[in-house]
Parts: sequence; C-alpha cells; structure tokens
Amino acid sequence: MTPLIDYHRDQELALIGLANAPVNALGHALRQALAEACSTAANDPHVRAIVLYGLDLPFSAGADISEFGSPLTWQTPSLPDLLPELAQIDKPLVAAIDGVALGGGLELALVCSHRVAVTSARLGLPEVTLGVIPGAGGTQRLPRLIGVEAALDMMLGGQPISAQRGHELGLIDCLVEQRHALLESACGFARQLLADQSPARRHRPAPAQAPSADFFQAQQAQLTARKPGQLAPQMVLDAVRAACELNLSEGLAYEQALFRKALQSPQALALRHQFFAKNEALKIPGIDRSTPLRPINRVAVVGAGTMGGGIAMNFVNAGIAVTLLELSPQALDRGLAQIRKNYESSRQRGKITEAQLEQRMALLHGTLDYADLADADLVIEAVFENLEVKQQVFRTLDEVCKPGAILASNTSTLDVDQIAAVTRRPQDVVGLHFFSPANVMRLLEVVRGAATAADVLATTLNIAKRIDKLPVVSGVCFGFIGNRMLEPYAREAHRLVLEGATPAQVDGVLTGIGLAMGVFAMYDLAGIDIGYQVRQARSEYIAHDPSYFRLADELCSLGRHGQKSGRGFYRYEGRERLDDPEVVEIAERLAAELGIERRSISDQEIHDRCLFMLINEGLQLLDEGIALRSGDVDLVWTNGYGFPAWRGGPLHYAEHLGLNAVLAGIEHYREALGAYGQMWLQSAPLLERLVARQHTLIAQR
Ligand code: T1G
Repeated sequence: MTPLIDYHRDQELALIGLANAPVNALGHALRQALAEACSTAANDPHVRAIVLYGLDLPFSAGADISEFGSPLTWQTPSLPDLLPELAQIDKPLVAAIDGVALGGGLELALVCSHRVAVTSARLGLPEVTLGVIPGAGGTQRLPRLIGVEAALDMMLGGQPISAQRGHELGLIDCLVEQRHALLESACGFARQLLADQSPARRHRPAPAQAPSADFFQAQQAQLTARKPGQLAPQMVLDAVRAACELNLSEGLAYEQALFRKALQSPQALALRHQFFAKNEALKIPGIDRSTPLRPINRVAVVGAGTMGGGIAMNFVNAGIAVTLLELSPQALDRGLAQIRKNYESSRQRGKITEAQLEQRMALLHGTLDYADLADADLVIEAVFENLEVKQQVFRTLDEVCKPGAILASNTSTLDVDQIAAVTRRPQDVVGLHFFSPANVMRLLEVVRGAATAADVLATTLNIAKRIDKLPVVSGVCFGFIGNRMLEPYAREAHRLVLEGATPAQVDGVLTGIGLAMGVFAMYDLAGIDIGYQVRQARSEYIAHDPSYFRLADELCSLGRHGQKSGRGFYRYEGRERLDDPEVVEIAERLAAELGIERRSISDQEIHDRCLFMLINEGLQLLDEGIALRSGDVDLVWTNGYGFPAWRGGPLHYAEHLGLNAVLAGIEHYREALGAYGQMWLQSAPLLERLVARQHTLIAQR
C-alpha cells in the first residue's frame, strides 16, 4: 500500500505530501500518518519550517465522510484533537493548496501559519450541506482570520470561494498562477519567512469582532425565515456568535459540543445519504470505466422554445457549439432573442461578463434546415409534448443525422421506446428529461430505452457531468421517476380539497415539512392547462374515477390556468399569491355533484395521504426496476421537486418515519376512504415485503 504521507527534507525545510487518493479525505489512517510526520518535523532540529501539500492530489476534501457514524471519526488522533497540536508547532507551517481545501481540509490549512494557493484552487467549509458544522476549529478560526461576515457567508452558504477571493479576504497569503510551480513557490515563501524571521505562529486567542451590535440578531431573523427547521445552519450561527464572545479554547470546546450533536442528527444522516447518492447514481449496471464514450463536440437542439432554448444554453455554457433548429424564422428569432435576454440578465447580475455573453451567443447557430444537423454528435429534440409530433421529428433525424449520432428526446412523460421505434437506430435513442428552467435546474432524468446502447448511456451520463447536471437513470414508464411519483402525490392533494381541505391548508402542510413549494402553488406556476393536456393523453387510466383531478379540470375549463392567467388555485396580484374563496366554492359544488361528503381534514391526514402515496410509488418504481436504487429516487425529488435534502428524499424520509408506519397509514386510509380508498390506496408489494421481513431500510430489499 503506498504510504499516505510522502515525507522528505529539502535542506532546512520538511516537505509533507498528503497522498490519500482520490481527494486526501482525512480518514483515521491519514490523520495518524500526518500526526507522525508533523511530530518528526517539529522535533527535528535541522527542520526550520514545514510545507504541507497534496502529492499529485487536491490538498484535502476534508474529513472522511464515509467514517461518519462510525467510531473512526473519533479514533485518536481525531481531527479536533490533531489540528490544535499542529497549531502549537513553533515553526512556520505553510499549506500549499491545489485543487480544493474543503471542510477539515481548510481547517487543516487554517492551523498552518500561512497559506499559498494556486489561483484555480477552491476553498470552503461546506459542512452545512452535510447537516453538520465545521468541527475542527473552522467556526472559531475563520472569523478571527477573515472577519465574521465573510466567514459566516462561507459557512452558511456552504459554497467554496476562489483562491483569488481568499487572497482578498486574507485567507490566502500568496497566489501562484501555475499549478506546477506551487510547491516551489511554497518552499520559497517558507524560506522568505525564515529570512525575515517572521513569527512562526499568528495566534488569535482573543474573540472575533462582531460587525455590529445587532449583527447576530439580524442574522438570526434571516435564518429563521429562510431555513426553518434546519439544525446545522442554526448551529453555525451559534458557533460563530460564540467566536465573538469566548476565547479560542472555550470557543473550540463549544464548537465541539455542537458538532457532536449535529453529527448524530437525523438531518446529518439524511444529507450524507444525499451526498453518497450523487456518486452512486453514476454507477449503472452494464456500464463501467471501460465502456467507450462517443465524442460529443457538436450538439443540435430541435425546438427553440422555452425548453429548447434552456437546453441549448447548458451546452453553450460548457463551451460546446449548438445548432438550434426551428420551423419558422419568427420562432427561431424568438428563441435566440430569449437566450440572449437570459444572458443579459446574468450579465446584469454580474454572473457573466459582456465578453462571455458574446462568446456564448457566438457558439449558437440558428437554422431552419434539418440538413444543418447532419454532423451533430448529439441531437436533443424539445418540441411539443405529443407522440406523433415527436415521432415525425425522429423520422427526419433518422434520415439526416450521421451514423453514431445520439438522438435524445426531452419528453417528460412519453414512451421513449415508441419514439425510438420509428428510427432505424433505436440503439442510439435515449431520453434526456431536463427540468424547467432547463438552464437552471440541475436534475436530468436519463431515460434508458429497451434498445439504448451501453455506450450511448455512458456518453449521456458523461455529457451530463460536462454540463454540470445531476443525471439519474430511469427506465421507460409514464412519467419516468419524478412525474410518475408526482401523480399519486398530487392526486391525493386534489381529492383532499374536494373532501374539505383548502389549497392553502394542503400546501401549508407540505411546505411545513420543508418542501420548497406546495402542490397547488406548483401547478399554478407550471400551468394548470399543462397538467390537463397530459391527463387527456391518459384518459383510459383515469376514466373509472370521475373525481380524478376534477377541480383542476374545472379550473382549466374556466380559464384559470394559474399564475399566467392571474388565477388558478390561488388568486394573484402581481407575484403575490392570495387564497381565493371562489376555489372553495367550486370545490364544494363539485363535491356535491360527485357525492363526496365534505368534512374537516386534519393536517396529519394531508401529510399521510400525500406523502405516503409519494413514497409508495417510489417503492413501486424500485420494484419494477424503473429506478435502480432508493438514492436515485430521493435525488430526483430533492433536485427536481423541492423535497428538502435535509430530510434525505421521500424514501429516506419513509425510513425515518418507519416503513411499518407508512404501510399502516396506507392501509388505514384505504379502509377509511371507502370506494376511493379501494380504487387508489393500494400498498406497493415491495413495501409489504419489507415490512413483513421487518426491514427498516429499503436498501435491504
Ligand atoms: N470523504 C470521503 N469521500 C469523499 C470525500 C470526503 N470528504 N469527498 C469526496 N469523496 C469521494 C467521493 O465519494 C467519490 O468516491 C470520490 O471521492 C471522488 O469524488 C471536521 C466534519 C472534493 C469537490 O463536503 O465536494 O470536513 O464514488 O466524484 O467531482 O469540519 O467530492 O469515486 O467511490 O465528488 O472531482 C467536508 C465533499 C467534509 C467535500 C471532488 N468536505 N466532496 O469532486 O469527485 S465534512 C466536503 C466534494 C468535514 C470537518 C467536517 C467533491 C470534491 P467514489 P467526486 P469530484
């Protein structure tokens, strides 16, 4: 096994190279090796300064997340114990940072006396994204070094900053342009410290300074409003407030207590589940690192509407040329103008420069002629959601596109196999379901058709990462993973309003557990007419239930399409959403027509019926093999439908509630709701099997 530390002397310098592939996660073995190396250097009289760096690896991605929940996190030397020891070394200790210094990796750099970084390096304390807080001194040392406000921003946002920004803040002492020159520059920096007889340590035991007397009060108000119920952000604020009230050693002890509490919280477990699910989602049976990838250098998009334009932007943003095809000059001009408008908006917000805007627009080539798609490596169809229309597009693509081109449909519900079947190359056809707005939402459902070739799937997963999307593979069924689960979840919500709840009550329960948006607010945003059209294509599936989405259909027929028509399930004054008593009156009328007896509905019933049926459908998807693993299902809902990541996703949430409780709830409402219950509230066989076997985790299936 290669040593985890490369230690060698360069005259009066000790060079300590971290070598724990792939990201220098500070697991127990590396911590042990690092402690020994630093002790050797500290006690060697010939060593006058120390340089710490990643040996052909990123500096460090922080604590080893895979150790969390195991005793290894605390096995001596734990990070909270090791770092203060390094801080005591009375010799200049220079961190040479390439790649990333994240979490415990940045905390390691913080106990160094100085930090040298490559300009492309990224620095951050992303612990809140894992439901914890920096637990090795970050909440106490960073505010003392760069100021409370900047430090709090980094920790609450969890997003890394550039080395350039770090230099502006005083976090980085010296920037290096070229990666290959980093170690030499860091050694030169250390030698200069020695020549200048700079003090080895830059201790800051005194408390940090709060920016103003009411700073924390204002921050608390913001946090309560923006992140209700979330444990880690609150603890970050508490720890940073302590950094302004306590001396360093007291602050470190306070941070430690909070960290231990956060680490064992259900929210931390949920967010770790989300972290590992992202990597698991890329592991697909039949595909591995040896699967060849098709080169993707030229992309074409058919349809320059909202979705087509947004899809094109993803590729252009990644520097990939896009040919955008429309049927009429007016539609094409409208589509290109909308893309330019989107970029103008980003430029005005300082997200991109004028030069970048023009560079990106220059990568876009509009055309009315399918012949211009002949040399595209990947073509994505984004036309009207109608099977015949899409099939006609694919017949044409089959004629004009070169052999080996990947032909993808952005369909959100239609059968990819039926689209592939009209071509002579079904093995080259795949579904790429982008979520609106396509240039913003990271989730990408990659729909694997019966004939989709392994290299086509591997290539689409690779291109998804290139355009910074989060790909999740789905099999072919109505609605794939996300929209398939949305159907029963929303069906229960609609039925509950007929039975006596109000849209606001239902939405309030759902946002109350952390969903970004309730069902009815979401339908008003997406357009009630869109859902109506999708339902018309499946009338045979729902004919037996006259109450099925009946309120939505009625609102649609009244021209109440949602936000875009000023009225839907709510009334809108500008962007303000207001309850509309008329909707309740319509629900009352429909309930009478349908013979539905109205009653007072409890929040618990709303929670159970909407969420248990969401969970039930997710389990059914696993059982059918449409979704490969529960983490995939959870990723779809936390990244495409606003399910709170700190609850892990619908299926992780089910494990938290108890699979037996979910099953009991479904069985209870199946009986309590009479004919309607028998019609719709059937428990998934997988749920029944898991409960029968007393399994508490779905992965045990
Ligand atoms: N621990 C364990 N494994 C990790 C890891 C980590 N910190 N970071 C990455 N990996 C694994 C990952 O699972 C994958 O494994 C492989 O490395 C490549 O990752 C005390 C408590 C560093 C930006 O949150 O953000 O420090 O799937 O595919 O796209 O205060 O990984 O190949 O088997 O993501 O180039 C805080 C998390 C920890 C950083 C690289 N640190 N990592 O992205 O590669 S908590 C983080 C990342 C902490 C202290 C606290 C990214 C990356 P596999 P990858 P990448």
